[in-house]
Amino acid sequence: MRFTAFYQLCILAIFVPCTTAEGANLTCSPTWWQCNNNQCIWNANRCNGDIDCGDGSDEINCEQWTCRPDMWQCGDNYLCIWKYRRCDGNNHCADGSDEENCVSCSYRAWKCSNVTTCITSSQRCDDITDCGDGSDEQNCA
Ligand SMILES: [Ca+2]
Ligand SMILES: [Ca+2]
Ligand SMILES: [Ca+2]
Repeated sequence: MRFTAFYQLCILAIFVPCTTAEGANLTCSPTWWQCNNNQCIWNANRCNGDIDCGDGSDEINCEQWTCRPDMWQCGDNYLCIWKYRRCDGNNHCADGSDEENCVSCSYRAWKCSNVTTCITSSQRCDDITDCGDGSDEQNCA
């Protein structure tokens, strides 16, 4: 029961600032940021690397991120996503760029970490860089 009450409190805390202002010209209260779709999000969630606006506008026109090596940078919004989320069939970038230029390699081929190139298994660990990102020469025994 206590959990339910807490849950309702959270719902109120999240939605009250969004629903008190009505109409086309609604503005978010000072600690909130207004998405392009008029949704209000916490200021802290603007440019934090996660999509909080339904339209992803909170991660557009952000100062450019330098993504960590294990992350991949979306095309137009500078968002960093985990590399394994690239070409996994679900959009994680606001512009969907993580699902573009994906290749499916035949069962005998090896997919480079940049997921845009397939190489033959004999090209793996042959001391010649065949993947643009050099991943075919990494983690070689
Ligand atoms: Ca965000
Ligand atoms: Ca994805
Ligand atoms: Ca190679």
